[in-house]
Formats: sequence, structure tokens, C-alpha cells
Amino acid sequence: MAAGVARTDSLAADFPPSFTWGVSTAAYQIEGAAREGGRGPSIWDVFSQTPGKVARGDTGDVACDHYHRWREDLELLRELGVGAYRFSVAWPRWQPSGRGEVNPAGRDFYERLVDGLLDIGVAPWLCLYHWDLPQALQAQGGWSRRDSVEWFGDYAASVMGVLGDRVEHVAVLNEPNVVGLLGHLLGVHAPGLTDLAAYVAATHHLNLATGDTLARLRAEHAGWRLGTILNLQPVLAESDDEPDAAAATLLDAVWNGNHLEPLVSGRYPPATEAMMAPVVEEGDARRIRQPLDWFGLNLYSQLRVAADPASLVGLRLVDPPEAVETTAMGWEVAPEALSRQLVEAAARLGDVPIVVTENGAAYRDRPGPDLEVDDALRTRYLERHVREVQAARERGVDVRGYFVWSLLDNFEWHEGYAKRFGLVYVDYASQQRSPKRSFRWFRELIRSGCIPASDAVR
Ligand code: IFM
Repeated sequence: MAAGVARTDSLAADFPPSFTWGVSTAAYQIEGAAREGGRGPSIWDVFSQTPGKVARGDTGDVACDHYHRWREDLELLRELGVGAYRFSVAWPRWQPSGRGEVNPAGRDFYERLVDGLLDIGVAPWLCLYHWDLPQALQAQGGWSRRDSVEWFGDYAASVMGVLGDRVEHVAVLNEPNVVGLLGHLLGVHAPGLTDLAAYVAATHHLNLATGDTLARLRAEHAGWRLGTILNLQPVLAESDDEPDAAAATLLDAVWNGNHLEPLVSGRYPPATEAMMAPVVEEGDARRIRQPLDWFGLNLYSQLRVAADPASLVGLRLVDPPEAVETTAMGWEVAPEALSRQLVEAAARLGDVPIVVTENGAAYRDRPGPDLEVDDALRTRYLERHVREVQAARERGVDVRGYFVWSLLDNFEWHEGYAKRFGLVYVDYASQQRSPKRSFRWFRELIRSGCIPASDAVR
């Protein structure tokens, strides 16, 4: 039995040995070395260096210094026992201005990382885009411009041309809905736009980039397991009244439907079809709707919404009832949302296997001596969510894997470093890493295939 774990043995495992357990990270959130190794500037460098955009003026300049400490981080993965590690390639580290020659130092970095993962028996799951568009491409219009579809496809083919002999699992995009909404309409993420036309165009081009890249990579090599990742959340209407129900339908279409529906049916949801129509061209639907080998679901919470005629879009988000637990992000803890969303996504996706590619929580971790963190709340959050994965599987949903967000505390976008999601505590002053209680809980789950009670792991 793993040290510090009290567990009754001889129970039948909750998950089969073939189930993939992993952790996810993203380049800008952990790598640092923003101006090293030939890396070009990304939209997140520019955004985070703009006063007032990120809490406390935090930037990804150093982050977890993973660019230099990746060996130490692989050691953590080995100790955790995961079968898979999902990371993203920074486009501006690969191609500093987004097009043309590959940056040799960037290529070497990802080759070493992939080789290092394979050496310790951890499957690399490579995500091609986790939000760090090269600034040089933003200067030409970024995702709002239709050319972005081709720029991205060329970059993707270049990455896979080098790493594709060692990487099998590829995610095209991570959470395009966040890129579109938070980056182009609400302005709280890079590139910081508050422009409905930019949102509509970027959303459609992200969908087109997904479809075209899936088709292009599939044509290049049939052995790659190609997927893409959406952040989906159930949307609850504040009441049964018609205006609140309509607000929920609209938010569901914008948050969930605007990416999931084109992927599965080629169409935008009825509630957003007219809004999206100006950018849709003949043949786009067919290009977007491509077969998937797997679908990645990121889920943290659920949304509550009410009609609000006074607001610009006619709706407002509603806080959960007071008794409902929330995380340090203010997000409602709603484990049942995960099984519900898995069932709903499966109904739309047909027989495409689903992988939970992100799930986790930020809490106000209080390190004790030696940076020891007893993150009981996160451990319990994870336990409750993994039980919902099990419940969804029992209801017939083909869930093949579960990845915790995240391995390390890291740069949480406009919230900066104060919001900690890691299984491993990072002391940013010393860059010392310290596994938390949740790390030991997850390690025991991976080892045994049985869900340990969160309070049984110390
Ligand atoms: O940190 C992010 C990640 O980059 C994308 N999904 C949600 C996480 C928590 O906000």
C-alpha cells in the first residue's frame, strides 16, 4: 500500500487498467522563459504586460520556469504514476512570428520533453493551441481573420511533422469558446477585444481551423489519434419563467453550442445561427464537421443565468444559493454537472470516446512547514468528480480517461498566480515544488483503480 494511505483492499477496481489517468498543463501557464530560446512574443505577453489586465500585474515571464525545470517536473509525473501528460506547444516558441521557419531551440525543447516523457513511460498528449497566439499574427488580425485557419493548419502540420513520430494523441484546440468569448467579446483575456464582430469571426475561424486541421493531419498520418477539447457546462435557468428559460437557451448556445454543434452537425444552434451567418461561407459546414478519434471535455462547474433586459445581451449570470460550496474562483462546486455533461455530450457525439481533459479546482492553499499543503477541499472535490465519471460510465458513456487540471500551481490567466489549481504547490520565489495531499490521493487512485475516500489519504 502507498505510504500514508489507509484503504481496505480487495474491492473490485472502479476503473479498468486501460483507463487513462493524466494531468494537463499549458505552455504559457508554466514555461516562463518568455524571451529565451528564440521565442517570439505572444498575445498573452502583450496582454499581461498591459497595466490593469492581470491581477497584481502578474505575467507569464517566469511562471513555473518549466522551460528550465522540465526534468524535475517529469520526475513529479513519474512519482504520480500517470499514464499520460497533456501539454501544449507554444506557437511563438515553435514559429516566433507564427509563420515560416521553425525555431531550432523551440523544436529542441519539445523534442526533449516528448523524449523524456517516453523514457519514463508517460504518453505525451500534445495540444496544438492553448491560447498563446503569436503577436505577429494578432497584428494581422489574429483569429478574426479568415487566413488564421491556414496559418494554424501550417503550424500544426509543422509541429506534427517533427513530433508526430513520437506523439500519438493530438488535441487541436483547447477551449475555443474561452478564446472567442473572453478574448474577443468580454475583453478579459488576450487579445482583450470587446467587439461582437470580432467574436463572431474568431469563433467561426476557430471552428474552421479545428475541422481543417483534423482533416489535414488525418490525411498525413492515419495513426494519429486526433481530438479537440471544449469547455462545456450545464446552464441552469434561474426560474421556469419564459424569459429566464430563453436566457438559458441563449447562453447554452453561446458557451456550449457554438463549438459543439458545428463539430457534430456542421450547424450553429438556432439561438445563434443568425448572429453567425455573416461569416459562414458555402462549404464551411462540411469542412468543420470532421470525424474525431476522441473528444476532450473540460468541466469545472455549471452556470446559472437569468434574463436581464437592462444588460447589453439581455441576460446576467446568477450566483448559486448561499449554501452551495464555491471554489477560490467563485465557481460553484457541482460534481453532478460532470456526469450530466458527459451524458449530454455523448448524446450529441454518438460513438466518439470522451476523455475528461481537465477537471480541478483552485483553493486558498495554506502551506505549512516545508511547504506541506493539506488541501482537503481539493482532494474532496476530485473524489466527488471522479465518482461522477464512474457514474457516467455506469450509465453507458464511453469515458476513456480523466486528466486533472493541473500538475502544478501556475499562471491562471487574468487572475495571475494567486489562484492555485495544482496537485503540486509551487513556491514562486524559490520555484520549490511540493506535492499536496491531493497528489497523494490521485497517485493512490491511479495505482489501485479504486476511488480512495478523500479523508483516508494524508
Ligand atoms: O487554467 C485554465 C486552463 O488554461 C483552461 N481551462 C480552465 C483552467 C482553469 O481556469
